[in-house]
Amino acid sequence: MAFPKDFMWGGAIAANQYEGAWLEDGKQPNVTDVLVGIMNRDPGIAWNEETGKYELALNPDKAYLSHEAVDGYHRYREDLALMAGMGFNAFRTSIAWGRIFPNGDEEEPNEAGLAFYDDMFSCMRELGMEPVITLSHYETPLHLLTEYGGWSNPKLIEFWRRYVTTCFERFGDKVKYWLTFNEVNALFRMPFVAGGVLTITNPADVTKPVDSTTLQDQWDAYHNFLVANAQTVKIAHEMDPSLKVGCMLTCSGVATYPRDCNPVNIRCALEAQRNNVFYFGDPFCLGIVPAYLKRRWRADGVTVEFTEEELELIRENTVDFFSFSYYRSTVVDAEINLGGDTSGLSGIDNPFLVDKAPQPWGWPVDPDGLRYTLNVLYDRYHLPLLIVENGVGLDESLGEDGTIHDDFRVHYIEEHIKNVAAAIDDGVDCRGYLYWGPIDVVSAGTGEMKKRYGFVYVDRFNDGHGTLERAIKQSYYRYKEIIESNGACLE
Ligand code: BGP
Repeated sequence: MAFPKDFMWGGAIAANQYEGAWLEDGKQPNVTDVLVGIMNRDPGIAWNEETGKYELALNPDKAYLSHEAVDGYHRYREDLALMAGMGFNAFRTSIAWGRIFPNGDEEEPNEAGLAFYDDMFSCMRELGMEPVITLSHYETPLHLLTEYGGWSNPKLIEFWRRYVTTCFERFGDKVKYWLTFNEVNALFRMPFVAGGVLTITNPADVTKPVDSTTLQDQWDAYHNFLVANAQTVKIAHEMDPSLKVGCMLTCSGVATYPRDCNPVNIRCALEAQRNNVFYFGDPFCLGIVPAYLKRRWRADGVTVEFTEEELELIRENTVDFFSFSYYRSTVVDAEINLGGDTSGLSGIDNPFLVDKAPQPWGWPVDPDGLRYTLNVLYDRYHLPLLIVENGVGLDESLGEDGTIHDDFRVHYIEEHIKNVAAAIDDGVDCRGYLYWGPIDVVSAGTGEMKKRYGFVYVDRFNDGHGTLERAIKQSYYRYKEIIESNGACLE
């Protein structure tokens, strides 16, 4: 196997799906706290006639599992020890922005939040794991949406600068790998969480969902994300050149295959890649605002203008590496209206993918697509690549023997990791593989516990009950072998 000696092996989670303690030690709600799954477009906020603003209004009939999640806030030492037991040398999680700046617009950070992450990152280091930290994993403080309209407002850049500067100052000695916005290229698919955008208008028009946003707001958010990303790189490098900043994009949209060799369908596939991945990847990695967007802006009837200073900032401050999630591929033609969810894009079924996951969520499994994705990204950007999400969610229950024989997950990681090795052999500079959800967490898309990704099981269920005890699945031992042999046991 082609894995370099210092290859990063590990796993990835996110604060909002793992920690719980949603209002503990000063934290205030963020966007995911008011949703039961991103795909349910029904945030627990309501319009207040008197103030002329949205405010928190959770639905009492719903179980917001992320509020307690799997209690990682109180159990991270025990969990990180379990991760170290598999031989992880890297671990990805996020900082919940709202623990550091609870409403997002304060002048001073919340010390309790800083102390929490200080200890968590020290713990990772003690256990031999390189922290890979996402600055915002769908975690924009809710107040920034209800008060300012979220990322469509350039004021957020200022709040973000304060937040990232605080993080780099406080944690820069322990954390070298920073990711800016998790899957920010899902902005148009999931504007409320991935974009952190809310159009503040009295929703008298009941035909509009509460979280509806105008296209102009979404493109304004795009503009502000490009500027904020470049500023993050600049701040980090000026403060300490050893800090490495990467973007984090959902790249299931790279493996978007044309249905056949009809030239129109080939072009559709190209446009799907541009419209879903490269439109963020190109500015972040190449420092350009792509020319192909002009047509899209015309079609959307929006105005997007960058100043000369902004263009220079974007040009001068490209990311150090490219990190991404990969769950699936899809197939397009000129007729299809592409849909999607947290897996990425979904179009036409691919008859060549015979390897179907035994699960109710229906995501196609395409390990070869990961090799393809790595090659396309490396050809385009020539930057070190880091896989920070790939995994399979299954409906599982603990057997009488106290474990889960998750053979499909074993097969899934083996096939994907073999394709990573093949891509490295192709010449791709891939630096690591961080499996998504090494411990069961709340699903981002559906808000369920039932959709389990872990090598470690957590006793908690969709109705909220459970002891929260941890148990080891069989895939834990296989991943450990793969890591210990640096992939060689897959030969
Ligand atoms: C990605 C998100 C993660 C994660 C994953 C799996 O889009 O970055 O937060 O949860 O998808 O999705 P789900 O939890 O919906 O199965």
